[in-house]
Amino acid sequence: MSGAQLAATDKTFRVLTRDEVDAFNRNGYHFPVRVLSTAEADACREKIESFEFDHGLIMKTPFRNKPHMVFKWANQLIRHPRILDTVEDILGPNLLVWGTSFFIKEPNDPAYVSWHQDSTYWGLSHPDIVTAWIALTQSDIPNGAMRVVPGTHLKDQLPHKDTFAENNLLTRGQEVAVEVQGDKAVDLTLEPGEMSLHHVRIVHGSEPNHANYRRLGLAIRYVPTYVRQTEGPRDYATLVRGRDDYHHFDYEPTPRIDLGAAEVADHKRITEEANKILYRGTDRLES
Ligand SMILES: O=C(O)CCC(=O)C(=O)O
Repeated sequence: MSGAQLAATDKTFRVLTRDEVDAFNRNGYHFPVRVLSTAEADACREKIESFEFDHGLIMKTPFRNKPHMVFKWANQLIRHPRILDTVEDILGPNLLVWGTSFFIKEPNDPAYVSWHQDSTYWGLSHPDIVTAWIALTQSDIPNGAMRVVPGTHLKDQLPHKDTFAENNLLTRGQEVAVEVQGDKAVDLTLEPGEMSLHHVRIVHGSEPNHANYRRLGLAIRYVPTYVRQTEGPRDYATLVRGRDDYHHFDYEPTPRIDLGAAEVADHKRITEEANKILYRGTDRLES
């Protein structure tokens, strides 16, 4: 038995089984994993709704992205031991959070997500990146649950075209420019407090919300510390587990209070830098 095989045999798993990790590597996704109780998920949702009562829909504010920099509850969520234990089973023990984004669809909302690979514009050096998509309401077929095309993460980077379509929730409204076998897609339906995991290269998207209830999810992007940004001088991330022997990213400050002046200023500075990477080659600085 080779050293690598021996290491794989000896590996202990924290949440997933060996078969589930093998299936993730083969299929590019895994779901569902319960990470919060329904009451805990409701408490997060209520925090968002309380913000929205004063400021309007969070999806229309800059805090749609990197909310973990301005809300203490979101910063605690990205460090949740159950999420980290699960992600560690796939990516190993040294983990950064590179980004967080809300994906929220209002009742009867035309908003959708076109077929895409996350890796397209992120500029990150390795495709060893996993998104934990945390459902804070139920996410089902009527309200437009996320859909993935199994095994497509094994393809290389596919060509995409930017559409900037009005109801597309992606930065550039980007979509895969080759045929997608949508009939093979799997619906990642989730209950509040459950999460799905998907690989950065898997082709995925979602339909509009045809239901009369909201769909509220938070996507957390986990990267191992050896990954680096290839498209900018520096990029920012938060170390959430293990050691960082590489220091490829500047660390984001942890919020001391919700929406404090310093927290909001740091969020603005860092998301503006991130947008230079995400919108490179276009004349836009935000969607
Ligand atoms: O929430 C959705 O429908 C899509 C989310 C997505 O594209 C992502 O998390 O990468």
